[in-house]
Amino acid sequence: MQRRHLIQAASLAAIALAMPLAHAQGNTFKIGLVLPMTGQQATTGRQIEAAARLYMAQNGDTVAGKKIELIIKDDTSLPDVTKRLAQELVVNDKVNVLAGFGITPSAMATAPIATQSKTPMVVMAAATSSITEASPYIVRTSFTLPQVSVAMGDWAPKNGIKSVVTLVTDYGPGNDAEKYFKERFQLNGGKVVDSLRVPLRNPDFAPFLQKVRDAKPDALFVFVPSGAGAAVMKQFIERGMDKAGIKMIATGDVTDDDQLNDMGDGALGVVTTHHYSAAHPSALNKKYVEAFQKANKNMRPNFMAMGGYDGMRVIYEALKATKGQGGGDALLAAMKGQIFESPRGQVLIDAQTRDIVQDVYLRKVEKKDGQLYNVEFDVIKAVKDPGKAK
Ligand code: VNL
Repeated sequence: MQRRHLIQAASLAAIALAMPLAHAQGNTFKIGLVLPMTGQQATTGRQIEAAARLYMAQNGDTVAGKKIELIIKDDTSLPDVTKRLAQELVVNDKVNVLAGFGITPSAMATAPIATQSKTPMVVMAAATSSITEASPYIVRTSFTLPQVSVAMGDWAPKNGIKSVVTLVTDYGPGNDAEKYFKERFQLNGGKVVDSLRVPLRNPDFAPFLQKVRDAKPDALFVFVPSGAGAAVMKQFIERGMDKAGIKMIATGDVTDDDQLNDMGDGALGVVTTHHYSAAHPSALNKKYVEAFQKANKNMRPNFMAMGGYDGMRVIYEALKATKGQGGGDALLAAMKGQIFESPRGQVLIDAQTRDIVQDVYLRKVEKKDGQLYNVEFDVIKAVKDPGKAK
């Protein structure tokens, strides 16, 4: 135990020593992008990498006189690996910014590194409310589960859904989704019959869905992380839940644009709440989707790509605002309060919470030009993370 503490103390000291060097490294500006590029969350890494590269291709790789260097590391979505890689990026590579972070445990494990080294850490994917509170150097460009789940708690009871079973992945974002959906749904007079949680690693949905069938609620509310949606949808359809009169409602993580088109017509009509759809009908989004698909054949940008693209924007603009001269604190200050039109809609990086404020959409899976899309039919403007209000 003592030995471990000594090693930890030594590595933190190494981080502290590396700091002044980081600010004197000449003409490159390094972004350390830590992502799951292999393993269960690999699609998240692939989407974010593609979006970051697209942003750089569109906006150049020289900003405020600095050459931008993107260093991508594969953490295989194991938090210990994420932390080690982030530490190496800070100490050895002397990155100016850390970014990426596919899942909540990875972001949480890295937060102390950002704090100790005063390195801004842009969370592009992970979405548990409390992440931004884990370090004052964290800025988030993805979303939070409370942000999107509350909207469903309002929509469902107004649309004939009076009883629900919730089914979420058993970790940070799932617990947030369950809690915030449930609270709002019950406040609106809805009844939650049962709350089921499935493990993050290699989940088998079959036994849980059998329970739902037996409970016969009006609807099943689902959150699973990006990449797991197709499996839930497949099982839901195979077990004839819809025919048994049980609707699926979910956060948009389930009808993920990365997989939606392969889910089949059984997904038609599923209503979800989320902050990004590839079908968002703005001119800016149409241009973005077109450019993304031109650069990445057979790939549709999903909400993870959106977090990566806007994350790069936040970093680029902070570098511009500090005229290429800023250290971690100056860059962080220049990230706070950024307000801009994103392909997802208008967004703000709240200067107080460092979390993203954005529009949340009601969407329904529909067929457009022979392809399945999340088609937006209503919007709640400028939603702050409800998890911060408490
Ligand atoms: C998380 C949240 C990850 C939502 C996700 O996909 C997601 C997380 C990988 O915070 O771990 O869709």
